Amino acid sequence: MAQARIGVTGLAVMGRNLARNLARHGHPVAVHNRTEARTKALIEEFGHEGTFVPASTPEEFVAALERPRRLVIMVKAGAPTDAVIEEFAPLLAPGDMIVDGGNAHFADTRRRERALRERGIHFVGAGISGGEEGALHGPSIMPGGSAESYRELGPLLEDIAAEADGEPCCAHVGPDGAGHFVKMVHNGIEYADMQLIGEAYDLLRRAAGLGPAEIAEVFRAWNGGRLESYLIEITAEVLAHTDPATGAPFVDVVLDRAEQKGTGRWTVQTALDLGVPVNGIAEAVFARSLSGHVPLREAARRLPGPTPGRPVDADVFADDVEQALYASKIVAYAQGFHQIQAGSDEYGWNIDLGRMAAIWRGGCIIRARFLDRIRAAYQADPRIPTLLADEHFADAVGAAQSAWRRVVATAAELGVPVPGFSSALAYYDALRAERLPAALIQGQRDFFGAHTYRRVDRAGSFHTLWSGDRSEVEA
Ligand code: NBP
Repeated sequence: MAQARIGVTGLAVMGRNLARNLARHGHPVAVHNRTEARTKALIEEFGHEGTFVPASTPEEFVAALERPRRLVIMVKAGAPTDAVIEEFAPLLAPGDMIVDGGNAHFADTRRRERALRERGIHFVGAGISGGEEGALHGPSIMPGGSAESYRELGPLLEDIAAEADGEPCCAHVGPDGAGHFVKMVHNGIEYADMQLIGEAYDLLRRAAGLGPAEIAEVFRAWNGGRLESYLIEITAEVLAHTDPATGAPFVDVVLDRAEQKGTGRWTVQTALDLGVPVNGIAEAVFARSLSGHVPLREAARRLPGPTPGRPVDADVFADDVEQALYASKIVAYAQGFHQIQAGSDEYGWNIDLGRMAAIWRGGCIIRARFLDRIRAAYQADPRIPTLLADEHFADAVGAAQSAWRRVVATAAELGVPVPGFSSALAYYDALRAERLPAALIQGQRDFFGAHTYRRVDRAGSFHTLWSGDRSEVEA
C-alpha cells in the first residue's frame, strides 16, 4: 500500500540528509539503499524525526510510493546513476517521476531525460547545492525537466529548500538538462570565487605582511559590507583556526594542493564548446591543477623572483584588495551568467537569469548579499548582454578599477601569482577596449591560411594576395 509521498534511494551523506529534511517537513518518505545497512542505520538513528518507510528491495520501494510516484536518486554520479535508473524504470508507470539529485553532467541528463520521456517517465535533473548541511537544513535546488513534473514536485522541493527573504531557494530552471547545467556553472563560479579569496589572502600575507589571524579579522570586517557571503565568512573561520596538534595557524599545516571533483572542469569545457570566455573560472580550475603538479613546482622553485621591496601599508593595501576582490568577483559572476545565457540560447531552455541569482541567495556555497544586485540587474533588463553593463555593477567596477590595477601591479612587482585578479582585469579591459588586437590576428590568419577577414568600412569577406602583389580581392 502506498504510504510515502516521495522516496529517496541512495542513502550516503546527501541522500540520508535529504530524506531527513523531507521527513522533518512532514512528508512521509520511502528510503532505500543498495546496501541495506545504510537504510537500517538511518531508521535507527533518525527514525524519530518523521515518517520513514524503509524498503529492502526496489519493488518494495516503488510499491511504497503514492502515484504519480516521485523517486529521488542520490547515488554517485555517472554509471551508478544509469544502473539505478535501469533498475527502477521498469517498475514505474507513465507519469511517474525520477529526480536525479546528484552532480550529473547536463549532457547525461539530456540523454536520460530523452530516453525516459519515450517511456512516459519524467526525468528531472536537479542541481542541489549546499553540501550535506544544506541537504539537511535547506539546500538551493535547481530542478530541470518538464514544467508538468515541476507542478508535482515543486511544492515538495520548495518546502525543503533554503529560504532567502521569505522566498524558497528553488525554482524550475528549464527543460531537460537545464538544472544540471545551471548547477555546473554555479560550481564554476564557486571555483572562481574561492580562487579570488585565496589570492586576496595571499596578497595580504605576502605583500602586506599580515598573519593568518590578522587576515581573519580583515575578512570578518569585509563580511560586514558588500562582500558579505558564506565563503568570506568561512574564510575568516579557517584563517582564525589554530592547529591543535602543533599550535600553528591551521592554514600553515595544510598541504597546498587543492583538489577538485570535476564540475569546474566541465564548466570550462562547456564554455569552450559554447564559445563563451570564462577566463576567471578557467584560471581557478588551472590554479587548482597547478597546485597539484608537485614535480613541476619543485623543478621551478629555484627560478628567480623579484628583489623584495618595502612592505606595503597594510590598511591602505587591504582596502585596495577589497576593491579588487569585489570587482573581480563581479567579473566572475558576469562570465558565469553569460555562460548560462549562452547555454539557454543553445538548448532553448529560456532560463530566467534573475531567478537563478535569487535561488542562490540561500542554501548554497556561493550565497552572498550581492546576488540581490544581480537579480535586480536582470529584472531591469532580462537580456542585458553582460552584468558589467548594469548601472550598479558598471559604477562599482569603475570606482574599483584604480585600486584593482594597483593590486595587480603590486602582485606582479612582488611576484605573487594572482591569475584570478589579473585575468578578471584583462577581461574588463578587453571588453571596454575600442579596438582589440584581434584585427592583427585576422591579418596573420589571412597571411598564412587565406582565412579572409572583414573590413571596418564595407561589408563582405576579403583576402590579400600576400605572396603576390598584395592587392585585395573579395572572397
Ligand atoms: P556518493 O557520491 O559517495 O555515492 C554513494 C551512494 O551511491 C551510496 O548510496 C551507494 O550505495 C550508491 N551507489 C553506488 Br557508489 N553505486 C551504486 C550502484 N551501482 N547502484 C546503486 N547504488 C549505488 O554519495 P554522496 O556524497 O551522498 O553524493 C550523492 C550525490 O550527490 C552525488 O552525485 C554527488 O556528486 C552529489 N552531491 C554531493 C555533495 C556532497 O557534498 N557530498 C553535494 C552536492 C551534490 P552503497 O551504500 O550500496 O555503496
